[in-house]
Amino acid sequence: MRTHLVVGALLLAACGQPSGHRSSNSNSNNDNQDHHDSGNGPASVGCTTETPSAFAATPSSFGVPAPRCNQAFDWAASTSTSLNYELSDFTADGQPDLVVASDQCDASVGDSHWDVYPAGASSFAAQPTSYALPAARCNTQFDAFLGYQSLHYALLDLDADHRSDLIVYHDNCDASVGVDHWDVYRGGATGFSAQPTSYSLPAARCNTSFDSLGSAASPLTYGLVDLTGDGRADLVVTHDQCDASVGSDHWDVYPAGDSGFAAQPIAFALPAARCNQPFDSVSGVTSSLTYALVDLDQDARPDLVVTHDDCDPAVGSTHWDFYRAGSSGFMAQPTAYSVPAARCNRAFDSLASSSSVHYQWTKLQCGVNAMIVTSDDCDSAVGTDHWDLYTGDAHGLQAAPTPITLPAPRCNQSFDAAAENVSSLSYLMTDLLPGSTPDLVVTSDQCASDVGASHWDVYPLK
Ligand SMILES: [Ca+2]
Ligand SMILES: [Ca+2]
Ligand SMILES: [Ca+2]
Repeated sequence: MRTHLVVGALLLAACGQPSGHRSSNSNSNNDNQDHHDSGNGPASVGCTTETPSAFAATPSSFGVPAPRCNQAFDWAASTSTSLNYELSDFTADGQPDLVVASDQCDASVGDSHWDVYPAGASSFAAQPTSYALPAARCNTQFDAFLGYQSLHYALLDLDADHRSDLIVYHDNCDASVGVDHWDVYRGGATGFSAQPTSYSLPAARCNTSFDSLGSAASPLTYGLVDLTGDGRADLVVTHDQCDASVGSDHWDVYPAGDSGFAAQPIAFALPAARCNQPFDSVSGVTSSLTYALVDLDQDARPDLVVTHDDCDPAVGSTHWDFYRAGSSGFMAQPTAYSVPAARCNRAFDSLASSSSVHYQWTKLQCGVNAMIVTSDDCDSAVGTDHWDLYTGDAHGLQAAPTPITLPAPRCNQSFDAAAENVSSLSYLMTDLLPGSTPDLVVTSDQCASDVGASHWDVYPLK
C-alpha cells in the first residue's frame, strides 16, 4: 500500500548539512504538531551556488533492499501493517536512510530494534543494521515513528546533533510526563539510549500543561520553533487565554537548553496585528491574512512572512512583507520581499499552491530559497518538458523563471508535481545521492517492474 506522501522530504537539506528529522504528516492525532526542521543553518561558507538547469536525462540506478514480508520498497514510506518504514537520516551523514520500524514477519523489529539500511553512493545497504530501541512502556512498543495511543511519542532532534531523538511527551502510566518533563531517549550511533533522560518543562499555563509537541487549541496555543537560532527547537507560546498580551504584542519563548526548556519565558516582540488579525499562531491561514515562519534572510532565525493580506492587495501580488527576526523579537516594520507576477491568474500569495498553477517553496543546495512551479494550466510545457524555478536572494524571488529541463515522461506520466504517488508512477524530490543537491527519485514505475523491486531510478539536478 502506497498512500503516504512524505511532505517534508520536499524541503531539501542545506549544503553539506544533514537535514533534521522530517516529520511525517500522515498522523491523525489532534495535537496539531508543529515540527519545524531545525537543521537549516545559514548557508555554509564556501558553498558554491549555481542555478541548476536540468535534471539528468537518463537515470542512475540506486539499489534498494529486497522486499520484506512481501512488501517492496516501492515508495519513500509505508505505514502498512506488513511493513512500516520511512526515509530518515539515522547515520548523521546528510543522506536519508531506509528505516523499518515494524515488520509483520519479524516481531523483533519494533520490539528490541529498528532496522536501518544506510544509504551509500549508489544503493542502500542490502542488509540492515540493528538500531536499539528502549523497552516498551505502558504496554506500548516503539513500533512506529510516532505514537498517540496510551503513549504519545515522536522523533525530534532535541539536542541538535543531527540524530533524531525519541521524545515521549505523554504517558498514560506516568502522569508526570508532559507535566514537569518529557522523557528523551537520545539517538546515538547504534540506537536510542536504553533509559530516558528527563527534559524539564515550564509550569503549566492557563491550566494547560505542555503534554504535546504543539497545540493549536484554546486556551493555550504553542509550537516548537527555533527562535534563538542555535538549531534547537524552542517552546513558543503564541496565544494564552489567561494573558491577552501573548499573541498581541509578543510571544513567550522558552529557549531549549541541555536539560530542558527554560523555566521562565523570554518575551519575543510581535508586529502589530494586520487586517484585524493578530499573529497568535506560528502560522496562520485566515480569511484575511496568510503568514508563516520562513527564514528569508538566511540567518538561521525564522522570519515572520505575510504572503497575503486582504487589506493590502499588493501583498501577494508584487511582494511579501516580512518581519525580520532578531534576538528579542520580530522587527516592528516589515521589509518587502519581491515575488513574481501572477501566472495563469494564480498569484504567488502562499508558500504552496495546488490549483491552476502548482508551486512549492523549497530549498536548493547551499540553503538557497526558491519557488518551483511544476505545472501551469496556461502553459502545458510546464510539467512536461520543464519546471520553472524562481531562485531567491535577500530581496526577493527572480522576476523571470529559469527553466529546469525534466526527464522524458515515464509510463505516460509526466513530472507535473514535486511528488506524485499514483498507480503508474511514484516519484519524489529528495536529496538522496551524496552531495546535497536535490534529486528526482522514481520509486515505482508500472512499465518497469524492477523499479521499486531492486532499485530506484534517480535523476540528479544539474
Ligand atoms: Ca539528537
Ligand atoms: Ca533554540
Ligand atoms: Ca531570518
